[in-house]
Amino acid sequence: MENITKDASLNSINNDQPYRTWYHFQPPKNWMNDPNGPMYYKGVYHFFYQHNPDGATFGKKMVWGHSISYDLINWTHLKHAIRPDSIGDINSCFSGSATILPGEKPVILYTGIDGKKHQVQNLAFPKNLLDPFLREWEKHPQNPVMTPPSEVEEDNFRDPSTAWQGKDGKWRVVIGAQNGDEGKAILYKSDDFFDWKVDPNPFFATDGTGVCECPDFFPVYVNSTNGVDTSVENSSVRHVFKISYLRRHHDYYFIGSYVSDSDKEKFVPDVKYTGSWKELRFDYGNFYASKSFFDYAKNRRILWGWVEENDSRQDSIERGWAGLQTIPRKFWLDKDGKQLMQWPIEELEKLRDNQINITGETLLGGSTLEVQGITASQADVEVLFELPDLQNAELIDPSEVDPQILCSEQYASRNGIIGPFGLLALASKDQTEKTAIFFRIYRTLDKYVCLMCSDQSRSSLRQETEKTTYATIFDIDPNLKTISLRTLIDRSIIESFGDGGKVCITSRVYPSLAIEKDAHLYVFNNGSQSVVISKLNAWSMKQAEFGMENII
Ligand code: DQQ
Repeated sequence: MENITKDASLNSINNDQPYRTWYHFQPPKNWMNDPNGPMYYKGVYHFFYQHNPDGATFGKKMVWGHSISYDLINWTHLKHAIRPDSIGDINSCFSGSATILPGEKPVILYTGIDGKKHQVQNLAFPKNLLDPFLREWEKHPQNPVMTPPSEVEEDNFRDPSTAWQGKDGKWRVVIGAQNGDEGKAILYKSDDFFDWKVDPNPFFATDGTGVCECPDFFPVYVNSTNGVDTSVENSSVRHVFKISYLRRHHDYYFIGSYVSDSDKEKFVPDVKYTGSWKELRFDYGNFYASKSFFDYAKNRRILWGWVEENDSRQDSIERGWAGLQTIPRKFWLDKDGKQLMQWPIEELEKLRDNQINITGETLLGGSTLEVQGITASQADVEVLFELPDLQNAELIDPSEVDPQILCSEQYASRNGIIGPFGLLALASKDQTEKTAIFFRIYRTLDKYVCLMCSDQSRSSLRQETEKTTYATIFDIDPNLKTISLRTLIDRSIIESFGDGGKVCITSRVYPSLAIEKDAHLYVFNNGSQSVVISKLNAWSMKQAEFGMENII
C-alpha cells in the first residue's frame, strides 16, 4: 500500500471556525456541491465532488475535486481530477459517475457544458492504472460521446449514472433530462462504452416535475443488508431508482422491478410518484444530489449526499467555503421490502471518544435532563426510548396533515401526550438556542404513526439563517415498545437516524451561543405520559484527519 505524505495543517483551520465540521467531509476551501463518482479501487476509496476552484459560491467553471481515503472518514485531498479544458466541457465539468469495467478499469462519465452551453456527456480514464490514487485523468479524444437527443432540452441533459450491464451484455446508463414540464431519465446503451445509442422509450418519466437531476439506479438484496454490484439482475434483488427533482430540491427513491431484456426496457416502480409528502426520500431534511456506490471491499452499498448552507451567500464568502457531505451511509432494503434503511458507516465509530451512558431513567412529562461529560458540539448520541402504552396516543387523520406544518405547530416545547420527546442538540445553557430532534406518536383510525422532526426554528439567534422545520410521518407497529434515535452532531450539522435508520433528517444550523464549549445536549419529554431512557450512549467525537497531499 502506498504511503501518502500529507500536510495535516487543514485540521487547525477548523479551530478558528465554529461552523467548520470536525468529521464531515469538506474540501480545504471554496464551494462544494454534488458528490461525484464515488468508488473503491485497489484498497482506496475515491471521492470526487463538484467544486468551484475560484470561490465560495457556485462557479462558472466547475471542476471535479478529488480526495482519497482508506476508511471513508480520514481524507487526503489531491489535485482536481477533471477540469474544463476541452471541447466537450469548456464551460464546466458537471456531475457524473464512475464505473469499474472488467479487468478493474475505472472510467468516469460526466456532463460537460460545451462552447454553446449545451450539456453533453464525456468520458475520462485514469492515465496510470498502477497509481492506486488515480491522480491523473485523461479525456477520451472523441468526446462528447452523447449529445442531447430529440425531445430533450439542450441545457437539461445531465448527470450520467454508474453504468450497468444487461443480460445481453450491453452497457447501460441513465441520464437526467427535461422536456417542458416533463422530467425524465433517458436510457443509453453501448457495446463498447464509447459508442452510445439512445433508447426511444424514456426509462422513467414524471409530469410536472421539471428536470430530473442525478439519477441513480441499482439493485438491492431482498433478504440481506449486504450491497450488490450494479449489474446484478436476478430473483434475489429488487431495483431502486433515485432522482433529484430540481424544483423540489429533494431526493426521491422508488423501489420496483426491472428486466433488461424486456421489449420496452424500463423500470416499473411499485408506487408511482404523486408529489405528496408521503413519497419515499433518503432524507427529509437538507440533502440533495446524492449518489451511491457498491463497496466490494465490504460488500455494502454506500450513499453520499450534499448538504447545503442555510445562511446567506455573503456568509459563505466571508467564511471562504460552502457545502458539506453527509457521513457516508450504508443502506439496504428493509425486511418488509417497502423502504430502504440507512446507518452511518461503522468506520465512524473509530472517532468515538469519552463515552457516557444513562440507563433506566424516567423522563416525566415536562422534564429535561442534561447529557454531561461529552463535547456536545461534536458528538455521536444513541438513545433508546421506552414508550408508554400507545393506546393513549392522540388521534389524528394523517390524510389531513402535512408533517412539516404539524412539526412547526406542535413543536418541541408544546405539550402532547406521547411526545414530543427527544434531544435538544447544539443548545445554549439557557436554551434560547437549540435544535430539537423529536418524536411524537399519534393514533389514526386503523394504525399508529410517528411524527419525527428536526426543528431548527430556534437553532440560532442570528436572524439571517433559514430556520425550516423538517419532518415526516411514518407507520409504527401497534405493539412497539421502544423507539431509537441516533444523532450525529458536528458543529453546524445535525444528522439524525430515527427508528433504526428508517427515517433520516439532516439539519444545517448556525448557533451564535451554542458553540464549542458553550454547546449543550439535553434529552427532553414534553408529553404528559412518561417515557423511559432505556439506554443512552453518547460519545465526544475526535476530529477526522483532513490533509492535502504534499506535492513535491
Ligand atoms: N449540480 C451539478 C449538475 C447537477 C446539479 C452542477 C445538482 O450536474 O444537475 O454542479 O445539484
